[in-house]
Amino acid sequence: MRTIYSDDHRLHHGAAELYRGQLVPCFEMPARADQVLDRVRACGLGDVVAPDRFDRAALTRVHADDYVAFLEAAWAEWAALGETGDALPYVWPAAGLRRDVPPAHIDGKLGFYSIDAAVPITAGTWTAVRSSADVALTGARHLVEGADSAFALCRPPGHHAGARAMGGFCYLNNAAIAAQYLRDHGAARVAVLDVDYHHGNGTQSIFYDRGDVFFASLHGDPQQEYPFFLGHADERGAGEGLGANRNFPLPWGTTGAQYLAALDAAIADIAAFGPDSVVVSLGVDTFAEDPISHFKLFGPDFTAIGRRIAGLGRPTLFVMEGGYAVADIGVNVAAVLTGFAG
Ligand code: SP5
Ligand code: ZN
Repeated sequence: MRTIYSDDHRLHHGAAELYRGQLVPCFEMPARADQVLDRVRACGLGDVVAPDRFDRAALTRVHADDYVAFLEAAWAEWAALGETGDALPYVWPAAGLRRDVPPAHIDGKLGFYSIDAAVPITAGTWTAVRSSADVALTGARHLVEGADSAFALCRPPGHHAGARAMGGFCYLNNAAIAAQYLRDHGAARVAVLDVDYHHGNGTQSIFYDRGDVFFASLHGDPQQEYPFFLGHADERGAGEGLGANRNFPLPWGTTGAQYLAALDAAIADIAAFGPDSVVVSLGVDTFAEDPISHFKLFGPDFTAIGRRIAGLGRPTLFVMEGGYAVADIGVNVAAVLTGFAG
């Protein structure tokens, strides 16, 4: 299996995120991707290649044009205020406030186009974000050209980003952009399987009313876990997408055996949908020692996840999402990929 990777991810290194009333160092850091790359090389998975450059139009297939324009210009607008530290949002158009008038000031835009404050924008963020999407698109292109699998080593991650909102360390939704690319290049039906610890709210919302892209997610129950406001079991899709969305909220303390039982159900749903290709939002923050998560998965469980996904027998693109136990992230990702490759 080929891995697609760009050093540009290092240009995005936020200083701090708001966590329980304090600014704490960002959990999402460059060392994560470095660890994964090291393990991919060490385990002999396959070649590591640089991404191709794709047109902006590939991004606006799933993201609103005004949102992409906001991301492109945000740092320059922030720096024009004389600021040198990271841009962070601090006010949001929640219930009772207007969502129909995008603000002109960068402070307003940051809140208008975000769901939370875990999305620092630095001088290098847009370059890193754009390259991360190129990494995913290049992986999708490999599938279109006939590869049976590819690993897009994306950073920053993407699955919390919606059509018009960043959040949860995510800016562009790499998995959704790749799924749409596959749809636009020959795949009539695509399934996205999200095994990150957190619900893939952005991906779900992007495809919620569509019947051509199936979304299944296993995650911490939103009753007790971020992102709190999406990811319940009764969200089954809308309109033409009714039946093409499936959530498996799981409680804190979920073990490997419990997780794999839910994964079997998700995979059965995907098999019944009959996708031409599969995109996996691959987070390993389900690991027992992850510092921000509460599942109890260990190494062999990650191998089993990969093996079960291989059982679908479809061309599969793995897209890197979360995982914050930095010393173990590479081993756990490599376990999924080698489990898949058999
Ligand atoms: C891509 C991805 O995995 N994004 C995750 C964003 C999670 N942001 C919220 C973090 C909340 C941390 N709660 C921690 C409890 C630990 N003691
Ligand atoms: Zn996550």
